[in-house]
Amino acid sequence: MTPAERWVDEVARTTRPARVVWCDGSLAENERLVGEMLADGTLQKLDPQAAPGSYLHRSHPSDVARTEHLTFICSREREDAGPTNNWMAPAEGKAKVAPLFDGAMRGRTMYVIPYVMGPLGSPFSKVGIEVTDSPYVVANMRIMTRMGQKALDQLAGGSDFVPGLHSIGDLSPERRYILHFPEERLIWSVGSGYGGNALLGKKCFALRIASTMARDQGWMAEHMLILELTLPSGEVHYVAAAFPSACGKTNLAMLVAPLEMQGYKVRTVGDDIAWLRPGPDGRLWAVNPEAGFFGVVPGTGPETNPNAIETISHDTIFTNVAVTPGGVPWWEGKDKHPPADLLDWQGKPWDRTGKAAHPNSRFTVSAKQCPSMSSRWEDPQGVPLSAIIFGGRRGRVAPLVFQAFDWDHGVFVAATMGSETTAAATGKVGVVRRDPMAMLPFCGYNMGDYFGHWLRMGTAVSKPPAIFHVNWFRQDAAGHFLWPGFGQNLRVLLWMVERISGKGKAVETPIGLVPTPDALNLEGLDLPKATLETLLSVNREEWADEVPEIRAFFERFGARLPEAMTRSLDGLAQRLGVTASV
Ligand code: O2Y
Ligand code: MN
Repeated sequence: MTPAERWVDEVARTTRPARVVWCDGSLAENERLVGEMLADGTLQKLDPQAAPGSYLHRSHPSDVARTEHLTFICSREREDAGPTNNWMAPAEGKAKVAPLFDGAMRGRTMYVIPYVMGPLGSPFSKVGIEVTDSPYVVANMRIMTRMGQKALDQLAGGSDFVPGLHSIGDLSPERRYILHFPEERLIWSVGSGYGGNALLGKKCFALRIASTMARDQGWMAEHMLILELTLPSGEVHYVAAAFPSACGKTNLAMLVAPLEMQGYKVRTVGDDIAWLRPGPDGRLWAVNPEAGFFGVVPGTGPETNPNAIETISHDTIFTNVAVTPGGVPWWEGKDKHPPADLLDWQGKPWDRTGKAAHPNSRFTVSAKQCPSMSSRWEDPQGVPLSAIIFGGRRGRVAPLVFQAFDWDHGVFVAATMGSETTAAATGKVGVVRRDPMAMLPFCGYNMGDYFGHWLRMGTAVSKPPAIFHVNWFRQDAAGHFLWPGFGQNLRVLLWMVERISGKGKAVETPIGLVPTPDALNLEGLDLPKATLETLLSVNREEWADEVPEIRAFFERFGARLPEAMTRSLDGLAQRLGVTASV
């Protein structure tokens, strides 16, 4: 028996399925599974004209999103999970959750999904094996990863794989746990069949477990899109960007240049996760470990993201969107005219008051269907990064864009980035939730150590990417967005590229280097001068107010906070003319 067979056998002895199926990833296998899911109502076939080859899945109404409060890092020491993660001791986690797996697959099929994260044969890539009792998970993993025989071939009978045990259990939130054992490189997930909780290759492996592997092995697992930007001269740049969940990473990765800037071309390498490692040339190289997109559907429309619309026009699994009785999928933002007789995401007649599609409804689709994929998206060596962008959703305070002074300052900027809460989320408007590197829900270890790892990685590359911060969401006093966003964000990318090549003009401010008003190419864009001034303004008082908030955030990490971070905060305070010590 191989190590994989041994582990699967052990799992089957606990979960006691009626049968065990090793998935080969073939089309025939997928067709058989889809047939079974159509028969038992797990999937509904969509209109073959409007959505050829596509299906609708409705998840349990209590199981519609990742559940951060039920997600745990089970490191031996609480300190190693850090103050931003839920923690359980490994023995406690196993004692609590093992009974939920006991006989959980009785009478059901247990699917074994071998999969590769990263391009096949790439030095970046890693093997996982997910065991699940959900055929919906199998169908999604087939799209999101390189799944089946090719993964077993890469594993070659060895033990270098991340095991992930998943059962939908009884779908009760009371018995839902997503546990990560970073020292064992093991994942246990029970009680959810949805997205990040159940497709274990994505957030659980490619971010939480991979971030601990990356720390130990000298690379980085990050919550980042990767895009390719080609200038009219033919010069090509690769840029990675980290934004908190639902801040438009997929839209930026698939950006379409505005009409007046047709000489510029953006191509997609990835939309959510990037694995980075130092290359022999002293640059940082990146791959997208995923093979598909699991994107938020609402808000995806011909104006906001035409490439995504084309991508999902066929052979797509939709989860929790609305649908006409004839099987035409619909969601808020698809167009301005919801069809008559729409059924909402729960299959009930839509009364036109609430949302028709669930706000976290998703499409699962192969990257191969995306018209904007870069020819290098599966390059086994990855792509070399010119820049890394961080960003949050700030109605005020943060300017449209600024550049960090150097790598260490960039790490500080990334570690302190945040988004303002909306009334819907908390009842309090404008409270900043710090989300370092957009990794708050995804870092598998103490974030103080994670900042240290980032700082070390800066010394592991002689030509580190330039670091920028953007804020597409700045508003005026009446709450209107000041920047048009979407395709117009290209103008900001171009300033970054100019900075990298030493040409872009900038003014030094206490927070970093901000474009001079004439440095951005605004040709063809009707942006009032006063609006541009506000977009680029750095208000000292507002930034001074950030200092004690950042200090309080840093204090949570105690002795695990690298000194360089304190120095950066002191530097900011000094430049702002306020005092700060942590
Ligand atoms: O709610 C879920 O399970 C999906 S979360 C997700 C999916 C795709 C990409 N990013 C995210 C995220 O939360 O960052
Ligand atoms: Mn994400």
